[in-house]
This record gives sequence, C-alpha cells and structure tokens, in this order.
Amino acid sequence: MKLSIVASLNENRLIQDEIYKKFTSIVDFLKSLLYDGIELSLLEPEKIDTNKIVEILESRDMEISALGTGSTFIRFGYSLGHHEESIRKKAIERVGEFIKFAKETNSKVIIGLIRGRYAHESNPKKERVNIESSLKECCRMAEIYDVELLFEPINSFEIDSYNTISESVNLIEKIGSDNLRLLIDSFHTYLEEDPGFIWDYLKKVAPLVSHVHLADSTRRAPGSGHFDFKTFLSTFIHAGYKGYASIETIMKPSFEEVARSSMDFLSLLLKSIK
Ligand code: LER
Ligand code: MN
Repeated sequence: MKLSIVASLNENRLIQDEIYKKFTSIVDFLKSLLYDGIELSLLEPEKIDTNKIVEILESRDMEISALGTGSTFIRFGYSLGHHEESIRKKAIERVGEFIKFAKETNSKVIIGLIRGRYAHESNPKKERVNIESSLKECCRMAEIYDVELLFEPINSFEIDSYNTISESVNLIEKIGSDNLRLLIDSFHTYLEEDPGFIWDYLKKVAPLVSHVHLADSTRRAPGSGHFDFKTFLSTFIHAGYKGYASIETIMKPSFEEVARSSMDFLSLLLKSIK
C-alpha cells in the first residue's frame, strides 16, 4: 500500500514561480519522510503547467495520488446536485478541467463535496437525480480521457446524500462505468457505518476501491484517536489493494507534524500486517 497526504497549492493566489516552488518544497519534504505521493486539493487546475509538475515528480520518483475537487463547491458554489441546471453545468465543466489535469499527471479525480448540499429550493430526491445525471456526464468525459473518478461516501454532517458505502456502491453499479470507482475514508466510515457489519462489508466491496483516505476518530492524524486502522487497512491489503492510503486530516498542530506522526504510526502498523 502506498502512502500520500493531502496538500494544496493556492494556485488561484500565487504567481506561477511560487506555485512550482511550493510544490517542490512539499514534494521534497514528503519524499524525505518516505511518502510515495501527494494528494492535491485544487481550485483551478488549469492555472498550473502540468509539464512542470510532471518534471518535478519524475525527478523525485513521486506521484500525485488523487485530486481533491471539494473547493469547487466550497469556494465557487458549483455542485453536481444543484437545483439550477446552469450551476450543475459549471460544476461538470470544472470536473472536466480536473480530468485533463489528472490525465497529464497520471492521477485520479475525487467526487466528494463537489456533489454539494441541497438548498431550500430542492429536496433529497431531486438532488439525487441531479447528482446521478451530472455524474453520468462526468463519467463520459472520464472514459474519453481514460481517467478514474473516485466516488466518496461522506458523513451526513457535511453532505446530504450518499453518506454510506452501500448507497454509493448502488449508485456506482447503476451508472456502470469502468471509470467510476470507490473512495473509502476512515473518518466517514467511523461516523456512518455499523461497527457490527462494516468489516465484512468492506471485504466485499474492496475490489471496487481505488483510493483510501485516512483520519482518526478525531479527524486528526492516524494513531491519535481510537479508530481500528489495523483491521481497516488489513482488509484492503488482504484483498490485494495496491493503491494509495492518503492522510486527510485537520492539519494540527501543523501539516509537517501530521505528516511525520502519521508516517511513524502507519509504517509500523503496515509492517505488522501479515
Ligand atoms: C473529502 O475527501 C472529505 O472527506 C470531506 O469530508 C472533506 O471535508
Ligand atoms: Mn475524504
């Protein structure tokens, strides 16, 4: 299992040189801690020269594990489930930019918070219909570029639909695109899933999983709370999962400290899994 951690580049505010300087320094720092890659949370991927990014990655034998798209909803208000068609179109267009960036950097595109939240003008049923039809359009683009989309069940405090793994699996199966895969986040699993059934269910869905997010029960670094990472990660390893587990936490006390303590905890844990 490969390890990465989420970082952002502030590409909407920085001048070009500063973007690549920032990227280089994060990648060098992560390499020194023996990470395999970096997960990028971006707002405007089209502002970044992918040739430069690829050059920096290749010279250090590092990868971009996945691209986070949630800022599209948080900062621009565009979402795949929005009740207005014009806003849904904007969200789909933004996913298109992420897909192009992913193609050029050999990464994958996360479909998480970009699904949005329904407002008073809508309701959960309409929102689901909108998400499904928007997602079909995103899958068509992903198929053309041969890029994977990672559908992420997210807890019900943050989003209104597809909170559980089984609801998400049903949607993935209904859409039936080879380019639509599952992202499992330990924090959302902890909040939403039934502890009596989840481990067996994870074994069943593991073949659909193409990315994993890690945060402890406190949403801080793995090892700081009481989530059972050993059982969680063993399930994927025993199912032959060779993809990334990516640390996505509240970055406190600092990004550097979270990166260090997570690596200390996870490298020991991974060694203990037979
Ligand atoms: C996105 O990966 C995610 O897990 C959301 O909960 C972000 O807050
Ligand atoms: Mn996540």
